Amino acid sequence: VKPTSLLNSALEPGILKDFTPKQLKELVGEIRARIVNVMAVNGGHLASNLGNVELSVALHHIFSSPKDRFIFDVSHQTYTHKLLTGRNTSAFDNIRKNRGLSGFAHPEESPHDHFYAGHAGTALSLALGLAHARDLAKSDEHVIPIIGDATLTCGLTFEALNNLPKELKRFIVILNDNAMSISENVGGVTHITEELANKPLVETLQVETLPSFFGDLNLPYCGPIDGHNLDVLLKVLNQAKELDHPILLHVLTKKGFSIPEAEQDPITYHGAKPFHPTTYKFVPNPTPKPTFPKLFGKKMVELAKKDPYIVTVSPAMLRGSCLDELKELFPERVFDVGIAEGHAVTFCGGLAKYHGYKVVCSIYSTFFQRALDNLFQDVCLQRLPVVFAVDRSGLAYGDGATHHGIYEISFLKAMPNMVICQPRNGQLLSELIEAAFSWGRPTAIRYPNLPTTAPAQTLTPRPLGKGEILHQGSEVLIIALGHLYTIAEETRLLLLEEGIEATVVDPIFIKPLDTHLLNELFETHSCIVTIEEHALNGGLGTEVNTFAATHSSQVQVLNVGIPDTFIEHSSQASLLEELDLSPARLKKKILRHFNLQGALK
Ligand SMILES: Cc1ncc(C[n+]2csc(CCOP(=O)(O)OP(=O)(O)O)c2C)c(N)n1
Repeated sequence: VKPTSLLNSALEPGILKDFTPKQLKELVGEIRARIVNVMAVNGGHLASNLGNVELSVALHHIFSSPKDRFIFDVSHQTYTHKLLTGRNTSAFDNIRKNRGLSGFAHPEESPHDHFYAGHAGTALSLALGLAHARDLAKSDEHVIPIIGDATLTCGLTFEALNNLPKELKRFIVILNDNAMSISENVGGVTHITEELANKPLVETLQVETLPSFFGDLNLPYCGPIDGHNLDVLLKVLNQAKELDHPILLHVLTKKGFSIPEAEQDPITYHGAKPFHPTTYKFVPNPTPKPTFPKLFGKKMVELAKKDPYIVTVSPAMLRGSCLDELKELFPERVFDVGIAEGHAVTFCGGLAKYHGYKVVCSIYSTFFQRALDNLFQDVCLQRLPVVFAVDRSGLAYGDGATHHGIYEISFLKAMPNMVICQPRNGQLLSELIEAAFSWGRPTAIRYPNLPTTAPAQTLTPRPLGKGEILHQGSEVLIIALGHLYTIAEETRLLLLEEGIEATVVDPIFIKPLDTHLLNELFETHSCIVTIEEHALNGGLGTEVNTFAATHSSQVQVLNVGIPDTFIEHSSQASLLEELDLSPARLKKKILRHFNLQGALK
């Protein structure tokens, strides 16, 4: 028997229905091997995907997707589901890469994926909406939201639970409980699931009738169920299918199941880097350079050591935001509030109101979107000087459309008083963090998860709203946001080959924009180029255009950034190329746009 024979024959879920339990178990092993082999090369969400193989196989065996609808929360754990729904192809080999599958649910990939997902806590609300529409349409399919234990730290999940009618039929909530978020799960709700998980395992459907946390919310409970026992899963799901009321099945799984290294360190293997397929050791990075998030984490340790008033808040992203060391050294001054961005921001408002505390909210750009109103009312309107370290700003190459951090300038700049800045390197990151506390205004410091240079020992104090000329030329002015100054520099050199001497400016601040500097430069330059890893709608370019419209001299502005469309996952190089953000493409675009071709040799 070839090692992948069953998996190869299980291309569609219909075929899976005829598999015997023995074959299903064999299939589970094949799927794990397939996931490990691909993740070893590409990296990806290894631990969560190894944890739910039995569960996903059982769901596909018992139910009929896509008629019955599986709604995965976050959907980073859909690899088995993908393999069982016609996607065990070369596109799976290239998952998260150019022309490969998405690492998340993706409706354009397959009718078995009903929603795009990537931001946590949406599955219950989406599933409830579907189930209500199904009932209005008098249809009879099952709706099955599959949520992680960390989903229960999202307010959105509770809003959905609060709306669950007790007579809702064919609604099976699968709580895939591996006791972990990315880091350890946090908060009071964790104690509820822990307590339930410690009860004796059930091996058949037993609907709890005693008052219970979920039962009181109209969601009868069954569990805990061993999520790696396929026979039990098949039995319980089969029985749950026949119920005439909603049910929550509490399924216990282990992150990284079957690989001891991943089981022991599920945090590192959550979003795993490429690793050796048999030793599971990570492939060493040949040229390790510090990244913006790493330098941020280091800076926070340095500041917290000096200043007992520094407090930091993270919504469930301590590891990704490089705050583990800070948390270890100053546990009482670092708050992981769970997957609760709205609460994180409002909570920061509370912390900052208490006289003297310097509050840093470390938050991914894409998840900051959740907290817009909290930012407006509970921080900005209160005139509280919270510093937002906006991580993963820019394109989230492998993660794709759900994760790009390319919208936050547009909503942040609508807030009166807000400061928005972006450092081009580690030195500036350090200087901006230090300076931000002196400005006394809510401040967003945005940076990508990219390598950069470490700061030197001496730091320059950074005045609010001051940009910097990095290279003085004439005629063409390139205003480059943050790390893109390297692209601007390389483009400048390419333009020089054509006899064009461009000026390169780092605005540092998007709000307040350095209008004084721009005023001067607009007098001596007629071709203005803005480049940014942000949506063109509402980004740096828009700010510069608004300024240019009020300026007396005749300048033409070319904005280069992300167009008004959703951007799929791909490699950094190919995305930058497509967006004309590679030096060669940018040079061509500049020459064409300003009709400078005459300058070509
Ligand atoms: C709104 C939002 N905030 C943060 C994240 C980052 N994130 C991705 S997966 C994850 C943990 C998910 O844990 P759980 O739902 O229990 O699933 P598991 O990976 O443990 O299977 C987090 C915090 C996110 N996807 N969405």
